[in-house]
Amino acid sequence: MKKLNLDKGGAPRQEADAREGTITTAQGTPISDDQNSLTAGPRGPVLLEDQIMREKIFHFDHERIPERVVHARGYGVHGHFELTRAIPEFSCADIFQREGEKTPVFTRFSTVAGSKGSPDVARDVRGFAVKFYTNEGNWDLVGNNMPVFFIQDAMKFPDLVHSVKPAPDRAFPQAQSAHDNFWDFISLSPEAVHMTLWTMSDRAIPRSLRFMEGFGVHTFRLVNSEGKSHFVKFHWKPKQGLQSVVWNEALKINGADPDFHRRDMWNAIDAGDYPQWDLGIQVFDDEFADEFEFDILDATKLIPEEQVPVQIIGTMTLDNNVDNFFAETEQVAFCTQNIVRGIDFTDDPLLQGRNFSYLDTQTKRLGGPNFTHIPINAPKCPVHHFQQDGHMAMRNPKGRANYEPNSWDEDGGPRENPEIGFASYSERVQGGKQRTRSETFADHYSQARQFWISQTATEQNHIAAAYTFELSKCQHERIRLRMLSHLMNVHDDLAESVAKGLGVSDLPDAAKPARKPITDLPASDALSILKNGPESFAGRKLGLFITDGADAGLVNEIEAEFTRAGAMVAIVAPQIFGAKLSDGTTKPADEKIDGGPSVLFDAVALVFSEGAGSEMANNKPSQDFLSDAFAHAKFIAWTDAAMPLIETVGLSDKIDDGMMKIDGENVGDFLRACEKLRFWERKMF
Ligand code: HDE
Repeated sequence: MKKLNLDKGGAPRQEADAREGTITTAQGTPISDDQNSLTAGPRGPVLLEDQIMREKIFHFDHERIPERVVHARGYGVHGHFELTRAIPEFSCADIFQREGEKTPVFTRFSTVAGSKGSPDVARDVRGFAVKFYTNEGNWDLVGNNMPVFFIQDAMKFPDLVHSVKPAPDRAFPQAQSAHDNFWDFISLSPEAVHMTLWTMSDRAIPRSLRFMEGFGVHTFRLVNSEGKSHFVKFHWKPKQGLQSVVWNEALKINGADPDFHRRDMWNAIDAGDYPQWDLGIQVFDDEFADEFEFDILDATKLIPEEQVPVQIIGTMTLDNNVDNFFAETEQVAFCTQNIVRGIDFTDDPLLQGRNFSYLDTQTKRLGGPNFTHIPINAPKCPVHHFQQDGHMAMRNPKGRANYEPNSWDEDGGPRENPEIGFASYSERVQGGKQRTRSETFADHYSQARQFWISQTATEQNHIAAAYTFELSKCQHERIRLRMLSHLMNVHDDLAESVAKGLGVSDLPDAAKPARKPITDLPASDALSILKNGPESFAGRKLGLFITDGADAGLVNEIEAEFTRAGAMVAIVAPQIFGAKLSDGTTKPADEKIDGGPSVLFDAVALVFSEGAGSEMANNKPSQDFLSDAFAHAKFIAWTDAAMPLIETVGLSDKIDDGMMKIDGENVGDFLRACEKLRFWERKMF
């Protein structure tokens, strides 16, 4: 019998040997039959003795770990960060010193409220957490896709989260904020009003994880080698541009493809279309902090880019899907406390609370203090310390020294190094112990108003419609009215539009502000999505709906032109086998029409053959395909043969500039039109 090849620690090496490919138990014993339990006779009872069946079921029973209490549904990908501008003047962090140097990263995007299995396009904040494996230790920038937060003090976080999660008695609703508990809490916490402008905006329903910004939210510090500190806010700017879907579309996407965002990310990376974000910093000093209208320690406020420009210092490229979702995406443990020399915290009370929470939650979630030994969490730089033992200890030091100071000389293990060691910024602090909220945090409406006036009319309509939708799901009138009383402090147009949508004819009195809002803050274009679109169709997806006999030249030209522009083309057809085109070739379909509704695409083209239009006109999924594309302000190309379908869904007298009749001559024009992404002039939502 072949001798087992053992490591010093006793574990069998995973080397190719005679057993390669043979299924074994967790103990390494080859298994001869993995289909049948050990029974007494062919129809007799299963024997307790069956160690193979027992081990298999036992392990299965323990497969789940607790899901994250928030941000349970997430999707992680690998990549790298490349520094394009060294900033030693601001920070001595190793990662910021050498232009062109690449640092590996792991980035996990998430929704906040829903469980692990909830749909991707819920109206929600998106987590945007990046783990940088730097030469001087892991730096976790655990941000969101919105630059502000609901609350100012970590003390309120459990209440916020309880209010948005399913109610404890009925266990619904799942993954949504459209319910009484949430709006009850929010309307009693005016500090949250600004953030709700963001969550009611289309930022909360991104088209793709690739098309959204990221923000570190809190003010952090950058500290240079002379110990000088600057304040900093971190930004991620997608090179792909910003894009969201509309709410009616989101509702339908969640039915058609609950995995819409993760599938999109996986497919883009799989196809080599790697998403990229620039890392930007807003750097400012104490003087600016003192002059700024708001407190820089207040996480419900942002600093407009017009006041402190965002300086780009590097680019993150995500280019590698995980090998194993559980090992990487589930087990990754982000901790805001993970910072490196040259970066430091501020006294933002939300950040300070987070620094406790993340370490605590990872210990619970991953079962002990050794989660840093799991490969996805392990630093890629050397690690030396005297921490030892505990559940699942994988990296066990050798030798006798497990304490310091010791006098074991070269066998004595690692030592402190003041030259390169982390040192906290020596901020001067004083004050009596107290539980209080600084008055400088008290203006809850001014930036909400600034956000509102910075939006295009289309975006304002979407925000007002979202408040109306959500508050219409509140069964208690007093909650709806209380929320309206806050919106009146934001902007009359917003309050009136929501009141109208709710059917409230007498507006309530405005809520009494804790501090008089500033009403003349200027608009900030950076806050709008539509003002920051990509003006390109690259990375977007065309749904090309074809039937048997469709013009092969046209179908192939559309596909080629869009692909050349960096877009994806999905072929939709009545049968998954595909369509036989006019030249006799078969174009295989990516989706059968029933499973490929237009909500999954950014623009659509209907290339039918003579007669097919009438057939499609009688088919409900085809009707929905077109009428939804129209309602969601998408660009639509069509051939003459599609007219019966256009007539059936009542659009023949509504044909507008966003609906282009297509032939071999104008495919390029259609592509250029699609670069605007949506034909908002249609004003459907
Ligand atoms: Fe989190 N948050 N959070 N959070 N958060 C968690 O940690 C918490 C806050 C954010 O992809 C938890 O690993 C407190 C702000 C992201 O794995 C937990 C407070 C921002 C992720 C936790 C906040 C975030 C989390 C749950 C108020 C944006 C997902 C599971 C003081 C700047 C990370 C976990 C991932 C996850 C606590 C507020 C972002 C419980 C106490 C503000 C992106 O530790």
